[in-house]
Amino acid sequence: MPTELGARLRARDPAAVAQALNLIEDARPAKREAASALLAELEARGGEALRVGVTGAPGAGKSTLIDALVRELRARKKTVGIVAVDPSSQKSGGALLGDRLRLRSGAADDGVFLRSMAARDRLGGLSAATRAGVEVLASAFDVVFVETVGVGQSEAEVMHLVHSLVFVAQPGAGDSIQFMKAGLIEVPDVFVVNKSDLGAMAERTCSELQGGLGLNDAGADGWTPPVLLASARDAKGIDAVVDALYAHRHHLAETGTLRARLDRGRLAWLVTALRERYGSYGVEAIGGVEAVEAHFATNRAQTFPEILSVLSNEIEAALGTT
Ligand SMILES: Nc1nc2c(ncn2[C@@H]2O[C@H](COP(=O)(O)OP(=O)(O)OP(=O)(O)O)[C@@H](O)[C@H]2O)c(=O)[nH]1
Ligand SMILES: [Mg+2]
Repeated sequence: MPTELGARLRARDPAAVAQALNLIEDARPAKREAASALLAELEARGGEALRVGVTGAPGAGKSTLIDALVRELRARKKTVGIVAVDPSSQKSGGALLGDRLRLRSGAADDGVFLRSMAARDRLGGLSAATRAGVEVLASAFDVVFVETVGVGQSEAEVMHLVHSLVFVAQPGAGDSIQFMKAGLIEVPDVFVVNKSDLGAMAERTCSELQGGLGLNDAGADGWTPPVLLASARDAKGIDAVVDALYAHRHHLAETGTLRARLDRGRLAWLVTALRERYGSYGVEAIGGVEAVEAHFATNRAQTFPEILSVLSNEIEAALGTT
């Protein structure tokens, strides 16, 4: 049953976006129920938004790049929601990187909405609330960006929230490339070597990326990750980044892998949510990640919160808490 809040979200009422985000972060039991109902509805309707993860080393220029991308997208009449995952903060709202971005993009524009969310779980991973936040914004905006600082684990996690992962490379920094070569972090869909205004060093980093990762060969999914030079500061090369994002989304839709990718993300979300509630021990009690995956695969018609509630009951029964 559609909720009033869900309808207002789809109508892109800015007050509804803030209200929905507050609801999903509210820990009170009565609010948890309303939040689940809302997420069930958003999940069932499945927003058409383009979801983009932006990752990279601290200071690479992720926030500045998102800011430039927002301007380009606004010029193309697209609305944009942004989730900035703040790894240093335990509570959400008003985090530094968010505020810096808001200052530049102009708070008066109803077509842009930014929310900082804490990476709340104890291991420093993306919390279920972050995932839910992306779901909310994806129901109300054309494009959703998720900014995370690249520290290995967060790349893999954000990959499961989005359609496309952008890696912002710092000219002269080779560490991440070494990690990718070693298979320690996922290979992104689009590379942006930022700060092209620095000249030769940026160009060298571009060719190192292309050569070092063998990016000239398409991967198993038939997509060749482009390596683009840009200056977020000077707004150079930004239109090409936007084009690459839409091209990647188009590729996923054409090859039918869009669905599989989001399914992987939903599975990751389920496991995260269950671990937040019951710990890894609770998830193990019903057979671990494989059991969650099996349930997910055989109950495709169930909405996400429905699956969550069925598995929660199973875990509680297994742990003898009911
Ligand atoms: N020269 C130059 N500097 C840039 C460019 N883009 C960003 N910067 C600068 O790089 C610094 C870091 O930029 P941010 O956008 O905050 O980087 P970030 O990756 O979001 O940083 P964290 O969120 O702290 O990890 C700032 O001083 C920016 O002004 C660029 O294209 N050229
Ligand atoms: Mg930033």
